[in-house]
Amino acid sequence: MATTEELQTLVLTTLDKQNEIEDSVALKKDGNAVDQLALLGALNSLKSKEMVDYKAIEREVWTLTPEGQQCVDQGSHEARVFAAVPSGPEGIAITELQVTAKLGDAAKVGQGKAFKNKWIAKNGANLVRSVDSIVDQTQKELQEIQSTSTHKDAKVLADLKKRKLTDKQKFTSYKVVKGPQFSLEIKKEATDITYEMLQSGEWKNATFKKYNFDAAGVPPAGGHLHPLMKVRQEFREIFFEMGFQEMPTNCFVESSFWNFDALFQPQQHPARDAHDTFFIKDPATTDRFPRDLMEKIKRTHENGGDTGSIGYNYKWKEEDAGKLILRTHTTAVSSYMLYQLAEKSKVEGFKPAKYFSIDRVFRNESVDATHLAEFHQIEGVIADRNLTLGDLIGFMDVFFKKMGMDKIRFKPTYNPYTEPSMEIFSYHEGLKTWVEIGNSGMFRPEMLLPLGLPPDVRVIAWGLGLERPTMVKYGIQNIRDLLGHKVNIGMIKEYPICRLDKKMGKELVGLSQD
Ligand code: FB9
Repeated sequence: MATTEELQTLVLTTLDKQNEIEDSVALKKDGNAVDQLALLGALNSLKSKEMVDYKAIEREVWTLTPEGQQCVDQGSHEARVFAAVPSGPEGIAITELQVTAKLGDAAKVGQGKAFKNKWIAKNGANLVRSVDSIVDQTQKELQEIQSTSTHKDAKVLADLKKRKLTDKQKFTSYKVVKGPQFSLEIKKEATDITYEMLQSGEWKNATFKKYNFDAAGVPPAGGHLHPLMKVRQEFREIFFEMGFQEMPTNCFVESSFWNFDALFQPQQHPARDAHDTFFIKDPATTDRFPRDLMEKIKRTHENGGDTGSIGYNYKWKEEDAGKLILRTHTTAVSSYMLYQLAEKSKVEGFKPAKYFSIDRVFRNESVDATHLAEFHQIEGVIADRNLTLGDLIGFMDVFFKKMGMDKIRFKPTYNPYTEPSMEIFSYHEGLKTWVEIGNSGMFRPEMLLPLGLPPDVRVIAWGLGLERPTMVKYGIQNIRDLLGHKVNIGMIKEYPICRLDKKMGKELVGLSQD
């Protein structure tokens, strides 16, 4: 069979000669018809380079079954029975005809048809010829189907299909035209950018194969989800069953604007310097944030703007807001989602919203056995009119109970963007003490009002880490046994996915106190 490259060349040279291929069924390679399935592979490759375009031509064709092919090669069953009956009055004993190896199954099938055609007749226990010669009509009909993929007489087709000598099949061929990048030369496309290409500068002139986002992809033949991803899925199911919508947190690089300024976190806050935050070198800045929102946030930071606050009384700088960083919390996305909610409220009226996210965040902090420079933050946000701290406390009770922690309490704390704020603690059965499991609060008006939310809309939010519950679940003491290049995947016992509400709190036994 012709290779893909040979078929590509055949298509291109044919197009070059005749400008288009009306129907690829006519294509021949070394005198043989081209296999349309193999041709499709060649066409897809050329189409991905925009060298050709094609349209499928679907039709139904009649093909011979193996038995039908045998009738073409050796004659129909009935013709073979006639040939097996000797001419003359003796003929052949019926029993002998049935057993002759030459005929095989044809004997039974062919005998009936030969009688029906009045080619043979019975003479006592023998079969004798009734005519001197025959015309093998069945063979002729099959030969016509073989060469034309059909037959002019529908009844013939039906009869031969009934005798299982022919069958109807879908057949696809293609009408092919030149594409915008048509050429007789097939450019080699790179599929990856390599170190060598970057070093040599070859990448500047290379053409890259387009991603086929429609490719179904091959399902993984095996493997396991990483433990973090299993626990993440369990949290996702808790949020979904509580009516939360997942936030789009797939961009790790964030502007300081959404990560800090939109949260009313002042530009001189220590969390915003390089000791705590990873800054992006190239590109280092962006100005892609809404200008009117920026003006409101600028005024709110400097003097409280229209929020009733006195602000921070400093000169707010756009260039600080434009600095690109690795987001330090997923609350950067929460602020953006609340801005979208406010914008939508202006058109459709405010509707309460519940958002969540579970994704990676990055902190330029010292690392130790339980802390890395990144972790997965779990965050929940609820926006509704006139929410109170009591709503937050009540919701935390329900949420953490679903994780198997039914004894929680709260301790006032400070966050730059929430007031009041509370640390969340769960009672540790093993240590007989309370351990911190998360943080929460009500977003400040200095954050919500510039975003444009109606003044009676309050937003409660909370967060926790994904690593801690996962380490608890799998009995892991050092976070490097869970994340990073030293992980020994075989070490982590394979746990079936189970719901957090299977009293996971009981597994807090292994939890360190911090
Ligand atoms: O996850 C944490 N602790 C934890 C959670 C669950 C658990 O086991 C459960 C049985 C299932 C055990 C422990 N913490 C938060 C508390 C500490 O572990 C802390 O040392 C580490 N924290 C991370 C941040 O560290 C810099 C955990 C992470 C964290 C902290 C705060 C938030 C999110 C993650 C937040 C928030 C927030 C607040 C207000 C509004 C919006 C978001």
